[in-house]
Amino acid sequence: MKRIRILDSHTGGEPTRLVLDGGPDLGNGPLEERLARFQKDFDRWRSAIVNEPRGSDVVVGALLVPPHRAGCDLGVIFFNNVGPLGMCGHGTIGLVASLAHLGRLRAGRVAIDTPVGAVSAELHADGRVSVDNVVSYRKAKDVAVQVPGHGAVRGDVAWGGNWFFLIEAHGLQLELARVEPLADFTKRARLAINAQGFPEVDHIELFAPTPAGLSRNFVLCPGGAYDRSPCGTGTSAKLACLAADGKLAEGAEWTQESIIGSRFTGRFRWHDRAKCEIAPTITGDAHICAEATLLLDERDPFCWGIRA
Ligand code: PYC
Repeated sequence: MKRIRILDSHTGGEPTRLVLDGGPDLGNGPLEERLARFQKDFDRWRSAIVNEPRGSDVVVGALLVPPHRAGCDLGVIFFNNVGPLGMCGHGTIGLVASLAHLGRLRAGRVAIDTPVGAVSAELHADGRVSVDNVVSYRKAKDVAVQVPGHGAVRGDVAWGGNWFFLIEAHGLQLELARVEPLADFTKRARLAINAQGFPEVDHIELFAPTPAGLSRNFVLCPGGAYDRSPCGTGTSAKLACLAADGKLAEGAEWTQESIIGSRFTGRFRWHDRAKCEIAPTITGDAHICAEATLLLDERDPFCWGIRA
């Protein structure tokens, strides 16, 4: 029987499952190499930790690993129901809140190594967490795609630690009661943008104003689930587009609401103004849900999770 000690939290409704002990040993070296090893040799561990019957399509796993980049205090590899994630904003907030819950972190800064670069997080005295995410930028503006069954839509392709296609004009209502048609539309939009020369895009992000004049989003994740949180990497990609369009000033606050009404605040400073690259900061909070040990019994036919 294998035993994996975990700590579950949620950030704005989106779960993070932090693996504390008993996970796969990925060895040493740069995190991008360890991520490749995780994918090649330990994919069944990923599935066992986040997929049913122990998890669900929504759970994001966070494997705590020793850092490689100089100056980092710890390393993390995020993963979901279908594979690894480059970075994860809600997951980083969950990670920091979880380590604080365990007494391993106090209020202040922590530098975190990830497969797509170093990020830094600040645990505030009131429990909120601010994440200084990787440099974010817009790759392509106003790309037109034909979405079967819907028609033409236009959007921007941007990097915020993961790749996003961001669509504002879609004519759909962003309401929790409508997540099925929203997921259906965004899956078709993803196929369309991938076929249009952007195969790297695995997250689709729709926007609409709330009655109070804030921005609400719906984010389709790579494995088909929608993000319950406002998506930290998606908010970073949004900030990159707003900055490039001159619609948000450096240092000004942006509130991003999720489809379930949870909120992150974001702001940016220029990393390289000439190249329109920004350094985004995302702030939110997380709550601890469970301390548990996963049991992996090889006699169980679904020991390694239910995989498509
Ligand atoms: O918060 O960056 C995020 C995220 C990515 C996928 C789910 N959440």
